[in-house]
Amino acid sequence: MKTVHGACPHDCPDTCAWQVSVDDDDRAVALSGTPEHPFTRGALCAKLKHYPERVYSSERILHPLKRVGAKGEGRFERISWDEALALVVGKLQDAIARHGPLAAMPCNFAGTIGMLHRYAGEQFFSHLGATEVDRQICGNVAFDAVTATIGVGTTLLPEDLEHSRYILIWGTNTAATNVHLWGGPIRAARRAGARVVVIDPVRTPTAAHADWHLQIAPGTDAALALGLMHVIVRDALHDTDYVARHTLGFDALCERIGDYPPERVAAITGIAADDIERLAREYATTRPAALRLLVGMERYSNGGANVRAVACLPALVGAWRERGGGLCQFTNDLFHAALDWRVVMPPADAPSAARTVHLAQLGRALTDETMAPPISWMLVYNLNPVVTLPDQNRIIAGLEREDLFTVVHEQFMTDTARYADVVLPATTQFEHWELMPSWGQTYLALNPPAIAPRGEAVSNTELFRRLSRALGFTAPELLSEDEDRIRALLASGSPLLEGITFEHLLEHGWARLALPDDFRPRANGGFTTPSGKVEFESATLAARGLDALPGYVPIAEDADTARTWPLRLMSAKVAQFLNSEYANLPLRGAMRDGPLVQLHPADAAARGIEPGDAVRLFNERGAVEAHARVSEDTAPGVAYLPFGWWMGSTLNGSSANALTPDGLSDHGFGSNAFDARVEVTRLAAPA
Ligand SMILES: Nc1nc2c(c(=O)[nH]1)N[C@H]1C(S)=C(S)[C@@H](COP(=O)(O)OP(=O)(O)OC[C@H]3O[C@@H](n4cnc5c(=O)[nH]c(N)nc54)[C@H](O)[C@@H]3O)O[C@H]1N2
Ligand SMILES: Nc1nc2c(c(=O)[nH]1)N[C@H]1C(S)=C(S)[C@@H](COP(=O)(O)OP(=O)(O)OC[C@H]3O[C@@H](n4cnc5c(=O)[nH]c(N)nc54)[C@H](O)[C@@H]3O)O[C@H]1N2
Ligand code: SF4
Ligand SMILES: [Mo]
Repeated sequence: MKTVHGACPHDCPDTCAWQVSVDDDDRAVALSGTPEHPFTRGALCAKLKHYPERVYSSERILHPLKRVGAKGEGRFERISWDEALALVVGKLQDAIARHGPLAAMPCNFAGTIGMLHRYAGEQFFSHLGATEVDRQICGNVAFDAVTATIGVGTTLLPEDLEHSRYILIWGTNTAATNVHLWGGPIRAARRAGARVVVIDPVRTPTAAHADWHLQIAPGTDAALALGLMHVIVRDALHDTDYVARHTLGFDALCERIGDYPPERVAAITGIAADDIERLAREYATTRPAALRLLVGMERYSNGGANVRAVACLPALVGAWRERGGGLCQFTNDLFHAALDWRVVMPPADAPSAARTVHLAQLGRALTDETMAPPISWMLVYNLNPVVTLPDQNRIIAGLEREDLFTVVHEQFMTDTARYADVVLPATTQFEHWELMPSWGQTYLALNPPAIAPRGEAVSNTELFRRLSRALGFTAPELLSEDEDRIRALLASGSPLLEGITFEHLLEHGWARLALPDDFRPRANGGFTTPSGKVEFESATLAARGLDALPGYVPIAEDADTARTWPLRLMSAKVAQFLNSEYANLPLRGAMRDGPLVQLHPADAAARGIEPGDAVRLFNERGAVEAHARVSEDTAPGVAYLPFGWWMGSTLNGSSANALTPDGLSDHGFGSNAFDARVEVTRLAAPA
C-alpha cells in the first residue's frame, strides 16, 4: 500500500489537497482530504467523496470509439488508437485542404483547472492557426467590473475572512459552491461574533444559514448598492479621510446616489426601505467589513454594471484599512504572477487568429450558414457544451450537421459526446501529472499520478502530443513531457514561489504561496487603477462607451418580451454536482427524482400549479418539462431550474440551457444567460 498526495482537479474555488491510498495491484482503494492543508483541512466535499466511483465507474470511456449510428443516437464501436488518430488527423487535414486552418476549432473550458490539462491545447491550436475561442463564460465580467473600480490584484484573501466581523455574501452560494470558505474562515468569524448577510433572489443553503437574507429581484443589485451608498453618505457614515485620499470622483458619485433614496430602491429591488437603511448602517459601522463576490450576478445584460456598483462600497466606508475588510473575489492573479505561463501558452508574439468564436455563442457559430469558412472540424475537451452552454437546441442543431466532424475527448459519454464522430478516452486526476493553481485560495498543489491510466485513456497533454506527432509537428513545446512542464512552470523566479520546489511539493503535496502574514495591500491606498485610486468615476469605462459612474440599468429587454414571458428564469449551480459533472453517476435521495422547477406560491397559484405537478417551462428557444416545487425560497416573478442536470434527467429530455439566450453582457463579453424569460404551465395529468 502506498499513499500519493494530490489535489482535486475541479473548477471550484477550494482546490482541496487530497491523499490517495493505492494497493499493490495499483488500485486506488481510498481517498481522503489532506488534514494538514490549512484551507481545506482534510475534508472533501460530498461530491468528491465519490471521485473513486468516478474513476472506476463502469461507464468510463476506456477506448477510442467511432460513431456507427446517427449523430446523437449514441451508437459507437470500439476502434484502436492508431485507427482513431488516422481518422481524426485525416479529417483535420481534409478540412484544412478544403477551407484552410480556420475550419478547425477547439471547444474547451475548465473540466479541469490544472495548469497542464486545462491549457493542453493552447500551443497546438495556435500552431495550427485554428479558429480561436473566446472562453469568457465564467467570472470575466465580474472580474472586469471589479478591476475597473479597484484595479487588478488580489486584495482581501479568502483566508482572511476569518478576521471579518461583517460578511456581506453578495450573489454567491458559498455553502454549496465554496464549502471550505463557508466551513473554515466564515465559520471561524461567526464564532467570534461576525454577522453574515446574504443577498440573493433565492433562499439558497447559504441564505438559509445566514443571519439575514435579503431576497433581491434578479439583476437589480446596482440599485441596492446605490441605495446603500445613498444612506451611508446621507448619514455621514462614510470614511471621509479614506475617501479623500484614496478615491476618485466622490462628488460625481454623490450626485448619482442622490437619485437612489431607499423608497425608490425598494420599488426596484423588492427589498423593504427599512431593511436598506439597516443594512447600510450595519455595513458602514461594523468593522472589519467584507464583501464576498463570485460570479452569480454577472450572467446578465446588466451584470457588469451590477458588480461595478457593488464594488464601490468598501472604499466608501474605508473597509480596506483592516485585515478582514474590503472585497474578496478571485485569487488567480497570484498564480499568474507565481508561475511561468509561457510554458503552457503560445508565445506572446504568436499571430492572433483571424477569427474568434465566443463559447456563449457556440450554437450560433455552428449553425451560421454564412460563416466562411464553416467550422468543419472541432475537438471538444474539458467541456460539456450541450449541457453547460446557452441555447442547447441550437448547439445540438450544429452538432447534427453532417459536414461537421466532431471529436470529443472525455471520461464519460456525455450529452455532447453522443454527437461525436470519434470519442477518445480521457484520464482522471488519479491517472496523470498535474500542477493545481487555485482561484479561491492561496495554496499551490502538485498531483502526481496515483495509478496507471485506466484502459487506453490518455491525458489531455498526451492527446496533443499524439496529434502533434501525427501531423509531423516538431516544436519542442508541443512534445515535452508533463513532469518537465511542471518543473518549468515552477522555474519562474517569482518571489511568490520562494522556498517552493518540485521536490517539496512532491513530498508534501501543497505549499502556500509566499505571502506576508498580514496581507492588507490596500490599507493605505495604492490601487492598481490608472489613477492609483478607487475609481467611483472611471475614464477607462467611459472610453469603452460605458457609464463612467456606477449606475443601475434594468436588464435589456422590451416590454413585449416581458409580457409574453412573464417569469425570469434563474439556473444556478447545485451542491451535488460540479457544473455537469456527477449528474450521470448514481444519484442519491431526492436527487433521483431529477431537477425541480421552483416557483413562488403566488406565481404557482396564478397558474393553478400545485407542488409536485408536472409542468412545462418554455420560451421561444425551447421547453423543459419537470415537476414543480412551490416555495417562498424563490423570489416572486422568478422560475428557478437548477443547472448541471443532463438532458435525460427531465420529463422531455431537455435541460436548463435549452431556455437560455446566447447574447453577451454589458461589458462586451460574457454570457447573458440569466436574462432568460419563460412561461410555465401545468401539464395535463396522464389519462
Ligand atoms: N457544488 C458546486 N460547487 C461549485 C460549482 C458547482 O457546479 N457545484 N461550480 C463551480 C464554478 S464553475 C463556479 S464559477 C463557482 C460559482 O459560484 P457561485 O458564484 O456561488 O455560483 P452561482 O451558482 O453561479 O451563483 C451564485 C448565486 O447567485 C445568485 N444570483 C443569480 N442572479 C443574481 C442576481 O441578479 N443578484 C444576486 N444578488 N444574486 C444572483 C444565484 O441565485 C446563486 O445562488 O462555483 C464553483 N463551485
Ligand atoms: N444555465 C447556466 N449555465 C452555466 C452556468 C450556470 O450557472 N447556469 N455556469 C457556467 C459556469 S460558471 C461554468 S464554469 C460552465 C462550466 O461548463 P463546463 O466546463 O462544461 O463544466 P463541466 O460540467 O465541469 O464539464 C467539463 C467536462 O470536462 C470533462 N473533463 C473533466 N476532466 C477532464 C480531462 O482531464 N480531460 C478531458 N478531456 N475532459 C475532462 C468532464 O467529464 C465534463 O464532462 O458552465 C456555465 N454554464
Ligand atoms: S470540488 Fe471543490 S470542495 Fe469538492 S473536493 Fe474539489 S476542490 Fe474541494
Ligand atoms: Mo464557473
